Amino acid sequence: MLTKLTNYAKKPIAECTNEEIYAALMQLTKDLAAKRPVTSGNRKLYYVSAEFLLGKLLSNNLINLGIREEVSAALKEAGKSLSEIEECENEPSLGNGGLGRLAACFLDSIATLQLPGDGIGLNYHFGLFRQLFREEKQYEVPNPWITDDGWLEKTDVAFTIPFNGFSLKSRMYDIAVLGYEGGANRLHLFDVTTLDEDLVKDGINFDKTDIAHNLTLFLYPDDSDRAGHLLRIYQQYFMVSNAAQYILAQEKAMDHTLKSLDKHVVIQINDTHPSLIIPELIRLLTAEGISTDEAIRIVSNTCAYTNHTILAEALEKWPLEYLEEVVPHLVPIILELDKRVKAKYEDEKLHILDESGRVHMAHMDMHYGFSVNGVAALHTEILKSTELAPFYAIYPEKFNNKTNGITFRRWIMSCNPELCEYITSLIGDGWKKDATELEKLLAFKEDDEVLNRMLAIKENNKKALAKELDLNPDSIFDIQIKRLHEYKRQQMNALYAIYKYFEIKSGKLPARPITMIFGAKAAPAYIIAKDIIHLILCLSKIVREDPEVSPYLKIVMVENYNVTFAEKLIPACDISEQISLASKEASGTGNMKFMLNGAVTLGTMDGANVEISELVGEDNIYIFGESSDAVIEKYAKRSYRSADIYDGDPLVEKLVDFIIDKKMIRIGDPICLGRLYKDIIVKDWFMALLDLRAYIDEKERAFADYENRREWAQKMLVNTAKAGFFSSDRTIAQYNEDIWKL
Ligand code: 26Q
Repeated sequence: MLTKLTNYAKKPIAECTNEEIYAALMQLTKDLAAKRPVTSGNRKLYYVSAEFLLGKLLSNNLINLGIREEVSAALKEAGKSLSEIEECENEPSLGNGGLGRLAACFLDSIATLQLPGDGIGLNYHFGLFRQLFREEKQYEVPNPWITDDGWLEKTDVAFTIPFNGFSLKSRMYDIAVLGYEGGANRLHLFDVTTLDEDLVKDGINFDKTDIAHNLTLFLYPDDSDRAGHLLRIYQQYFMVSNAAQYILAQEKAMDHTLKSLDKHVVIQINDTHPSLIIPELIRLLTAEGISTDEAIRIVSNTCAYTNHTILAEALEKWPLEYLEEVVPHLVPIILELDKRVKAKYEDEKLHILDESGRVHMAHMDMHYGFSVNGVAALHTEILKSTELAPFYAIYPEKFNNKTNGITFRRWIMSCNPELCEYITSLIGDGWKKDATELEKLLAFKEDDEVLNRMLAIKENNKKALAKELDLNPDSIFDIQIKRLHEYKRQQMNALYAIYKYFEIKSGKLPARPITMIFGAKAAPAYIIAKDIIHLILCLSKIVREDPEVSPYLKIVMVENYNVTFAEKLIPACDISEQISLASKEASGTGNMKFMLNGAVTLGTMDGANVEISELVGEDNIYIFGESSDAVIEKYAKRSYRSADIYDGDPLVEKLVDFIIDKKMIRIGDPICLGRLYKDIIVKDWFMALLDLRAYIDEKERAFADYENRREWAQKMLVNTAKAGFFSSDRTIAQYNEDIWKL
């Protein structure tokens, strides 16, 4: 291997810079990838998604090519470290959170199972945004990731995308997707040929109306105004028109008649962001001479929809007027689809176009797709019984659950090599292909040597993180990393921090120091989310600067949390915070990554936490808070009043009041803190105060249990052992079995 690498680098490895070795490894990977036969079959999947949160690719590709160990050893021989070389790689920032990361895990598993399936999305040059903290606040700047010699390969595929009175030229770029000892697929990212990166001024601001020059600058540009909304529709249509044209071109190239599209193609619509692909395909098929009836039938048998949310505000509804402005040629088709629905069903809840002139994208997906799935058992049940109940009533056969999963290649093999090796030494390496074999670890539950080794590995991972973030490795690492959203209740965790601060101030010292770690980006226009970041950063500073408190409590909010950061945080975690308001978190996938790496969940009965708790049993998880049924009832009856809890519980009052305490105002922004304070008392739409008491109690119980190191190690072991169900290989096998039938 060393000789091979030397040939690629064209000089001795020991004399190379890390950048030169990185370039050599990338070329080697690309050459090996090119030798893999492209996965083929009679029916092909296209996974269309506005986000693919890939993370760095080198390490994963080396694993999936089966050469990482060999490469790592060869580099070591030359005095080089693979993990330092990996630092050279930019992380593509083509996603925001769970939905985008899920798409990336799915691509890995689809290729691993050797299923023919490509991803289709957009090539955002500046990705989401890079998060900066200044004066305890979030600022956004562009996050450029594309380099001349990166993973992205320019293709000669190009289309013309029609808009209202003008059209744009597109170009397809590809990233190879290698399966673990398996197949090879592609991720197709479309771009405009006219993009102008210089349009961006002053942070992430740019002329939102200059579509030809701005279309693929950012993912989710600020959508607080009309121009922002229109830009989102421009992006979505650009994505799906390219997808549809590409798919039809591929079918023609294979001499398939378009009338049998549904026999050869299945399109998975990842949330409603790609939903316009339905009218677009109908438009293109009818342009080929297929009748409207026939085109609708074909498209309905080709498209399947995944729902990732029950938050009403996240279900896209576009004013028809916006669609008329951006894609007038789709409007008659959407109206025809709606007319057919209205002819059959009087119930307005089923209509695509509502009385206020808004087009419900999810409704179009459910009427004109053949499958609707939620992403965890509880989520799918809630969809059926509440939000989508009218659709479940008419299409029960379309509804199915596909509990999310994660790729174990990235989320243990790559990020936690020591644990991975140790597991293999105990149970062999069958678990790498069949994750349920991890259950064999249960045989070691009473084995002190194994338990001690589990603790030692965790300690090593904590030490590595501690070095990077300047933490006390002997403290408990309590971690909450996910998009910033009120329903995820980072604010409730912050209120716990205030609780602990007061405890320490009053002399009640914790048995062991506590490190609370947060990582989250707030959407640029989401004011309260930014206020919550401000709260956490202010608390962090107060605690850091207080010599009475700082030896026992540390609050860290990592800047620009991303996939690369997650890969360092997760293996080092003791307690995994999954504290969403029950019923609101569709699934969560961080929860799965943490359990796999031996962290114990502290969470509500929400999303996939429910399935985690069933698998590990109540001794190996910390559950608190009101049930999803109780929460749904509170919304239905509008009976929740946060002020009642605030007024009725002096402790809650004391914690919430600290948000606007003199100490906070002195270092923070009174407008932000005052707004958040007021919001919690008068609104608290996601009920942070509802479970605060129960949360504090359960967290204290977890911290106390942590001191019994043997029992804690058993909990860690059970969590890892039971994580096999959450392999995305299982999820994808189920998608294929029930929906795709590739
Ligand atoms: C919608 C309209 C306008 C602007 C933005 C959006 C928008 C953007 C991003 C709506 C939703 C998203 C992202 C959603 C997301 O990441 N959902 C997560 O999906 C995961 C994978 O299924 C689940 O595990 C998480 O529970 C869910 O929150």
